[in-house]
Amino acid sequence: SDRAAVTVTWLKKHRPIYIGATRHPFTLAIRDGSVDFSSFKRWLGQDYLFVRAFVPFLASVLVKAWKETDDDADVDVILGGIATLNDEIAWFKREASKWDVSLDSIVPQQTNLDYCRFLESLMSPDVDYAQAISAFWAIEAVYQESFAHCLEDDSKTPEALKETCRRWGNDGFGHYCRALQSLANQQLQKASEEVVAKAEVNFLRVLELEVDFWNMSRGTT
Ligand code: HMH
Repeated sequence: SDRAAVTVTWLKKHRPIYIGATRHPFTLAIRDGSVDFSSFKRWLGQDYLFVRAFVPFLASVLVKAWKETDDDADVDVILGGIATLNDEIAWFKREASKWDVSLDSIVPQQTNLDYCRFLESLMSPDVDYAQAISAFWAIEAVYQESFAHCLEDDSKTPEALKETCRRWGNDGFGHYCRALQSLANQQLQKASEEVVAKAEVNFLRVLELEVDFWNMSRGTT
């Protein structure tokens, strides 16, 4: 059977769930300008903690790529992602001080802990590269699609939030996500049915966690 683009199949099959994560009420409120800045600040603080946990996850994906692939392309793309994260952490610190969010005193909410635990489960050496790279792609793709939508011509995103939207919504990040998708497809194409099935479950778990993560901005959980 033609499994040239497994991720494309998933996106079609699970379209409503994917839309739920990439057209969430929180990012739609950014896009239409109705967002409550206290929600934004809650998201900012929680996402800083998430991104800190994302660093060792990316490092683990890098190790898997280095062990399980022959050419340098995979390692190069992932290394670029790690370099971006370094920048991103510095950006979070600047952005937080701009919004009077004290990053030292943020308490991780349950959803954030659940997401970080999920990342940790993927760091295990028993999880193969195909699974890790496809989850990695999905995590980045949700942010890319969500924030790119906030930058479209007809959006009313407040000026103060545009820089945040550009961080994940810019064309360079879009290109990076397509590179990750292509690496994921390459691995999934040659993976066993069992590994592909596991990766699909992970994909759905990522979408569910992303929705829960956006939900945290409401501050009622
Ligand atoms: C929750 N998902 C979450 N935070 C992020 N910063 C990204 C994805 C993209 O890196």
